Amino acid sequence: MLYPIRNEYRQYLDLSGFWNFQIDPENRGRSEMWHSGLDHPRPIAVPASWNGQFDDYRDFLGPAWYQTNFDLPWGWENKQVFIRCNSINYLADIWLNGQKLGNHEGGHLPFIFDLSEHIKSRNNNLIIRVDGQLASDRVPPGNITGSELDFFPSHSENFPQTQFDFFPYCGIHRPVILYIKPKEAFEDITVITGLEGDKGLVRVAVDPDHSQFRATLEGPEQTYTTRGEGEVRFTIPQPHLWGPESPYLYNLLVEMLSGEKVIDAYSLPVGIRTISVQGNQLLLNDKPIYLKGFGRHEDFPVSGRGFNPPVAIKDFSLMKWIGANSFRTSHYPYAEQVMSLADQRGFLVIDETPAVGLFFNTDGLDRRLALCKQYLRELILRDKNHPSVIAWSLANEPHSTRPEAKSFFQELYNLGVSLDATRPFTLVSCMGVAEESFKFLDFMFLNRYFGWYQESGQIERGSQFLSAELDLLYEKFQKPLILTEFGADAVPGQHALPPEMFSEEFQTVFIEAYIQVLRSKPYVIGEHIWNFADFKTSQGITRMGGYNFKGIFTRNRRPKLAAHRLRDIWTKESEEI
Ligand code: GCB
Repeated sequence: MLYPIRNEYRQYLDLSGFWNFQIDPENRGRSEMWHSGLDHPRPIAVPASWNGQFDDYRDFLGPAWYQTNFDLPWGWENKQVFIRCNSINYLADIWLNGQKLGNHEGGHLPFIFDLSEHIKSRNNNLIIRVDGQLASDRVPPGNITGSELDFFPSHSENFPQTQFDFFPYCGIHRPVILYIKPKEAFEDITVITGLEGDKGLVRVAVDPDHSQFRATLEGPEQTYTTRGEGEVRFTIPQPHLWGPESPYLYNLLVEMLSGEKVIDAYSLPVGIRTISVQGNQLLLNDKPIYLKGFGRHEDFPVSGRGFNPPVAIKDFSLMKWIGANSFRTSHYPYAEQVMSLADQRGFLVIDETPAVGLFFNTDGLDRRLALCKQYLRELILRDKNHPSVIAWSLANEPHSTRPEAKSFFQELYNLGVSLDATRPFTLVSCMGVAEESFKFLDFMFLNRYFGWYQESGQIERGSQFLSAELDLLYEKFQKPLILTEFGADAVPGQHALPPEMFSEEFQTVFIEAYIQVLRSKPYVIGEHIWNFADFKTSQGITRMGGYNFKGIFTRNRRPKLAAHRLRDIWTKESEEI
């Protein structure tokens, strides 16, 4: 799925700004035809969650209506006009000039509608209804009754009642973009890179696959050009490989040809690299790599889950400063701009679908599987060309207590491999040896909190439990493992000697102890701390002020004590931890 760009053949208009907004708590909007106009709107910023912008709507989850007007700044003879919504949480219904365009389910992936039939040159009226209610038949789920759950019933006490630990922010979270492209144009481009000895291979496939096209790959020393139909290949002697130390990006220009005439063009960055799991190792460009980094969230005061460009830049600077080389898009796909920054700054990304808090009671299971398949397709289609993406995560902490879980993930895995055979797939587990899907998944991701939720306050005992469990897991599945979550809440400014829970000292010592265990296991290929920064979540007795304080940085991105210690460990790489 190609991101809108501007060139001689394509144009776009970002509709970000102030829109009109009206909540619809009695769900009257449809019958009262709000899709033609709103009678009592207030201004709202787009993109951003509504919950952080209005104190009176903090816990309101929808439905709510957005409205804006726009003129089309270009003619569209011989062009197609589209609207692309990059992320609307959770259900979106869209109307243009009173005509329904369609709807989309799922909060974190882009969708597109063709406007060519409905657009006018002036005063177009765009209306979007957004519903972020929590329901047991949605993914991720919420408002689950006790009887539907076999596991983690404690979540049923939180408010809002999510089946996951982050605030269920709602709204238009990423830009809405209007764009045009030629009538005959590329629908999609797929770039796959490889290595053959010391040569780099770049395969470029286009859709529609009968298109005649020219591809130009521009490198530091040389530019390569070739023509073909549907697919072309480049062989690059002594390529500049993409990796964390040197994230070199070639520029690829793809031009659609009609005879000798160019009728469409698209350019995108290309990082030449390979990734694979072999034996106990993760290999980047055929060399073992160890992941150091974080699980994160898209979360910031006021803007909520809305895309916030300065915060994105700041987060990458802090991750560089601390010596991280990777992160996971826990627990949903992040903004496409974040993925591009990861390409540019050389971060290895575990790209996760929005399937968090899955449960496997047979009621509604088919619908949950269909949604997970839709999300996986949309995610791979969106992110397949990013060199930074090194693995796909199918889910976070599914409640895999029932046998149905294994066949569910087998189906998702098979679908994933059919869409992208170049990257490993797995899920993030909290079940340990009971996670039967590890039998067929490519490697293991595990979340653990011994010394925090269990063996509370006892770091040494907790790390012994961790050590024993890791060995058991490896013994059973014989696959390499990344500890995708470990950490402890530290309330900023809380200190204790000797270290005690919720103090900055406890968090620091906890993380050191875990890293020591991880580094002693040859089959462990990465450590991801939970979490990069403190984040907003539902209210509950373990979440002071409605926050999860496991951040290494505060929610305002200031370092806690553990940040300095981690920087020592990750940048100096001393043998002694
Ligand atoms: C987990 C979840 C994560 C939570 C974290 C915690 O296992 O994957 O979403 O925030 O634990 O802090 O409890």
